[in-house]
This record gives sequence, structure tokens and C-alpha cells, in this order.
Amino acid sequence: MIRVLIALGLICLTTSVQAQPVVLATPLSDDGAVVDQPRGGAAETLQDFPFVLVVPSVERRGFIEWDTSLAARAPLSSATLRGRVSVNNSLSVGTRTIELSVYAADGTVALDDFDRAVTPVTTVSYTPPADTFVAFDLDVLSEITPLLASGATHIGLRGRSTVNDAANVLTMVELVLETLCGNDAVDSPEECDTGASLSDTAADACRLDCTDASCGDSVIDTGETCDDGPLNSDTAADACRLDCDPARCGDNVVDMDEACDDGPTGSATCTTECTVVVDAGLPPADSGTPPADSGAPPADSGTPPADSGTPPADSAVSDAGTDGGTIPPAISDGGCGCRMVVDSRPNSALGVLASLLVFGVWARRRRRA
Ligand SMILES: [Ca+2]
Ligand SMILES: [Ca+2]
Ligand SMILES: [Ca+2]
Repeated sequence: MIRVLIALGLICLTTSVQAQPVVLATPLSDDGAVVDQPRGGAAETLQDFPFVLVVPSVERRGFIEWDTSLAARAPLSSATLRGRVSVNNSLSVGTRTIELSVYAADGTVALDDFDRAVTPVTTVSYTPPADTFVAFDLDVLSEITPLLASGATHIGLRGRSTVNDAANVLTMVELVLETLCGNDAVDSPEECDTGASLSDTAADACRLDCTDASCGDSVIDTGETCDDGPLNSDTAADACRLDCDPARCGDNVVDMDEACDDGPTGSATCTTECTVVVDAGLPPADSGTPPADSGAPPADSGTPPADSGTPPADSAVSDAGTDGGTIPPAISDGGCGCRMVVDSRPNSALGVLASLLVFGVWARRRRRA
């Protein structure tokens, strides 16, 4: 029985613990009053304090601006504007009524804030000297959420008197923004929440707006080859595609080094390798490569090559002066332009001797006769 009670107690304790919202820092950027004196036309001067006043000769509108950049992406769970409109001059001028509005600010109170477009939130009234201030505690979530969503990095409060009064001033004002994103518990409509480890730069991390890492968040996560965020495109050449895969042949976009791209199945004119199909009815383009050697020698025509008539150069001549005198002496041809041939055969010498002997016998017989 005791164990059952302890268990029930633990269950109640567990279910009663709720993750607390995270209060976002909203540091004061600037405050002051914009003065229109004389009234009409553009405002003329600035004052350091957020005075609020309207009389026939002058109007002062009070402004306070906060840096809300931390709320740029975090989905807000609450936005509260608290403060007072206090007397700066407690003259009895009847009931004073002040309009309170919010606006997308830039962090600096300037003359052009006098006529800046605003979103009215409420009006507050009080009656000095009996009252010295009127407090306000306003839920402004529905008013500032669209301003932040449109890109505002600062939020401003404007106080404007709607009836003639005496000087008032905005005091003790704070803008409190809270979010459930970052409290380490997944609250609807969050996709994830890892508390202090939320990140817009780490791969696969839960993002600062408590959404899951995804293709298109400018971080290459698991399963992604590329991610250029808003530059991902399924139509731009060489872009990271919307599925976080790189540009490729077959994605229907002609990218670098592709002659064409008609999708994954190609077409009659473009191959699946993204090259142009050659028309089969036309001769192939000259590839610049000579035909292959068949290996057969050219047929012999039977005609010897023509004699050019020019004897080959005598290599001995070109050696002149470099060959140390080893060239044999030339044989004289007696100026006949021919070359003498010495027949060294022994039969030729015997023939000559026999001829001389016959010639000698014939000559002797002729002298005797
Ligand atoms: Ca959360
Ligand atoms: Ca990604
Ligand atoms: Ca392509």
C-alpha cells in the first residue's frame, strides 16, 4: 500500500513539473520624445525623455525601442508590455487619455518616428492630481508576432495623447518576450528542443526555431551532399538541387560539361550520358583519326623507281681533312674520262705472252722473205 502511494506521488510530481518558458533578452535600444512645434508638418526636435503631451502649440510623442533580435526566429509563447504613464506636470486638466501602440523599430528614436506606421494596442486614462500614474500590463503577442515575422529586429512603444493634457512621461516600461523553444522540452508546434544545444550551424542539430535539421537550412546534414539554403535550385545550372544532391546528368538542367540533359531516360536527341545523339542517316563526323592499317603491303607495280641521275654524294669527300690521310691514292684514267680496269686474272697474262711470241715469229719470217 505504501509503495502504491509512493508511486502515485511520483506520477503526480512528474506530471506537475512543466518546462518553463525561456525569457528572451530585450535590451533597451533607445528612448525619447519627438516634438512637433509648431504643430503640423514634419516634427522638429528630439528630447531625451519619452514625454507625452498635446496642447494647441506643441505635441510630444514618447518612444521606447528594444532590441528583439533574439526573437527573430523563436516562436513566442507570450509577449507582455508593462509600465506606467506618470505625471511630469500634475496640473488639473481633467482626465488624460494616452494611446499606446507598437511598431517595427530600428533601434534609434528619430524625427521620422513621429508619423511612423503603428499598431494600436490600447488607451489608458488617469486624472491628476488625484492620480499620479496609470499602470498597464498588456498582452501584445498578437500585435508584435506579425511584426517579427516580417523581419523586425526591434520593437517600439509609442505613447500619444489623444486629448489636450499636461506633460506625461512613460516610466518603468519593459517588454517581456517568452518562448518555449529552448526549454529542453518539445512543446507544440516544436519539432525538437534540445535546450542549450540548439544550433543553426551544427550538422543535424535541432535549429534555433526548434525545427529539425533539414535540406534547405544551409547546413550539410546527414544524407545531404550539399545545402546552399535559399540558393538550392532545380532550374539553375550547377546549383545544389532542392533535394540537397549536386547538379548531375539526368536532372533536366544543362550543367557544366553537359552538351544536353533531357532527364534520366534521355531522348532521341540526347543520350543518358548527356551527349548529343549522332543522326544515323548522315556520315559520321571526321574524328581526325586516320583509318586503321590493314597490314597488307601495297601492290608491286613492276616499275622500278626512276633514276634521278644524280649519284650519291661521295662520303669520302665530306671526310676530307678529318681522316688522317688513310684515303688510298686515286687511280689515274689518263684524262680519258673513263676508269682503267686492271684484270688480275693469270689467264689474261699468258694470252698476252702467246700473242707476243706469235707476233715475233711472223715478223722474223717477213724479214727473211
Ligand atoms: Ca520547448
Ligand atoms: Ca541541411
Ligand atoms: Ca544536368
